[in-house]
Amino acid sequence: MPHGLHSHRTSTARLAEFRDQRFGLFIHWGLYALAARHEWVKQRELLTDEHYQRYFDHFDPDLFDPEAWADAAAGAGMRYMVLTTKHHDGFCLWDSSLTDYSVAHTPYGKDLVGPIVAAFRLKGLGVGFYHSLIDWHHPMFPVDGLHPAYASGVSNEGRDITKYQAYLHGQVEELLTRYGQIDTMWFDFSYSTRKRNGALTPGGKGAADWRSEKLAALVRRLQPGILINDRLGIPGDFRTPEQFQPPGPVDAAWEACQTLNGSWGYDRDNLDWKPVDLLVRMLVDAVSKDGNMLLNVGPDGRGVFEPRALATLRGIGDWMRLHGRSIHGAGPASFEAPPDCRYTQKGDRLYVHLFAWPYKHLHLPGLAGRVRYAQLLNDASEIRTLVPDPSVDSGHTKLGALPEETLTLQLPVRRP
Ligand code: FUL
Repeated sequence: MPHGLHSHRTSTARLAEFRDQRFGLFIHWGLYALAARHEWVKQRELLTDEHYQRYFDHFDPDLFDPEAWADAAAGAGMRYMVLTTKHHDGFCLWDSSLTDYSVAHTPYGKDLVGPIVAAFRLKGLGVGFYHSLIDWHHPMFPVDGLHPAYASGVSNEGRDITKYQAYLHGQVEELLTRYGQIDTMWFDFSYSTRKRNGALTPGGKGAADWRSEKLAALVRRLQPGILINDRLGIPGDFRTPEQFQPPGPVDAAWEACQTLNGSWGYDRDNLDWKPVDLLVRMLVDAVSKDGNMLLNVGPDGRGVFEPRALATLRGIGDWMRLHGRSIHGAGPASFEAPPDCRYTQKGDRLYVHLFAWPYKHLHLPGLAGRVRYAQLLNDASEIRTLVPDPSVDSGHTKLGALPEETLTLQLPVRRP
């Protein structure tokens, strides 16, 4: 949608949409894709600007095909995406008027954000921008304990954070005025002092450093109804647990961001890939606690989702095609699920997700008398329900030992 045609949705409506979407794609893409060993490579290996420049000089993703990315996301049952417009290294994926440190000045030479946004919108997916508050390239960004230049003792003399603030706000304004309606602004991140080699390093950055109140007001003025995450050092519209699943209910909207293999940026030699069934359980677990899952792919230096990532997305898609209705538009149930089980609910439908397959019977406390009909979701086959009868001993289980309100499902012996 061109700028100026924004629908004037409210943040309440947008939040409801966010909760219905449930599953999104995170895309971490930048110069670090060429190093191919984690998006923090510059800081982890204390690479100098001169060294890091080689990735800029060779950034030329000749196989970039955003429609293929959007197809992969839609095929996995994802309903939105969040793209790194700039990560901590400061490299910009769009042709910013405020810096030459962007894709427009690499051999590739043109904007990437526009085509990506267009491809995802065409598939009907929502669009969000990740934007790093941290910037290891900007000359005015203070060198603190997290900065790659910290170890080499670079001084902060002449670094004026107010100049960086103007740059940060200016870039956000570019992003939110050039690409039509944006659904989410995902800032990253505020921090206190950090440990390195066991010692506390100076630094820490938060709301005062980003001028967060002003920045959030700018974002909301430019994009009414947009959601802002919780990493500006002020409360946001949703929480962002990173690489963990909250153990219980959360008293706010939330989205767990998760990797396929522990790295956000393309990481060639990583063998630590999560299997499809684990990722599906993580998604189910999130929805059962009223959360979303934002699952990341790091495209490689030629602009491609590597085969392992595509295979994983296809595997999730196979599950989602049969079970998506227990995810999209679904949320927590008002009953407590038995162990190794998660409930999701949509309207009067309760979805029972079994993380371990029982042999023959499944006992659902509190549900007796409330269920009219039960079926497997994958093939619509009937599941028989048993009314507890204290006098009946059904083989392995003494039903008489169960609480009175328990509903018992008789399951197929083999997992479908
Ligand atoms: C973190 C960043 O430092 C990681 O590189 C990644 O972007 C993750 C989603 O957020 O805080």
